[in-house]
Amino acid sequence: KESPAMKFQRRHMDPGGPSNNSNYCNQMMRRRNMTEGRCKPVNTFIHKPLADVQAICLQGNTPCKHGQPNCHKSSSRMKITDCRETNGSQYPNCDYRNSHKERHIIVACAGNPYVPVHFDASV
Ligand code: PAX
Repeated sequence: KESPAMKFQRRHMDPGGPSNNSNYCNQMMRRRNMTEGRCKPVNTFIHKPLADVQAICLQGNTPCKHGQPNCHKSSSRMKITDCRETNGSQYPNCDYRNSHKERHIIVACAGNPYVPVHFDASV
């Protein structure tokens, strides 16, 4: 079974990306199984090595959006792509807009080893 850590990697890690392609989000959201059953409305891909993202769990502790205590904010900005469903998107034809950014990211960490399991926000 897929662990919470593996699920985070499937949904949020793309260290080699983004490909210079206006279809990036449409392809990645489908390829990473976030368009099965429904279109996931918002999802962020992180373009940094896994070790750099795992290290965020040792960086500044900050409350999560919904009040849990296990969130951490990256000390540096990271290249990310936000994928947001378009107004015209209709399951099963999920359609996304790409938005490339460089921002601090906030992730929730859990487990032993203590690793990212949820993407909380970018700031
Ligand atoms: P998730 O389901 O929220 O969390 P995501 O990050 O890919 O998935 P399971 O067993 O799978 O249910 N977990 C936590 N969740 C939230 N907060 C804390 N502190 C926490 N600690 C542990 C994956 C698993 O992490 C567990 C949680 O119980 C899950 O376990 O975001 C909705 C989704 O949109 C993404 C992030 C979320 O997907 P929201 O706004 O409702 O929190 N998303 C959102 C994104 O990728 N980019 C964005 O900019 C935003 C705003």
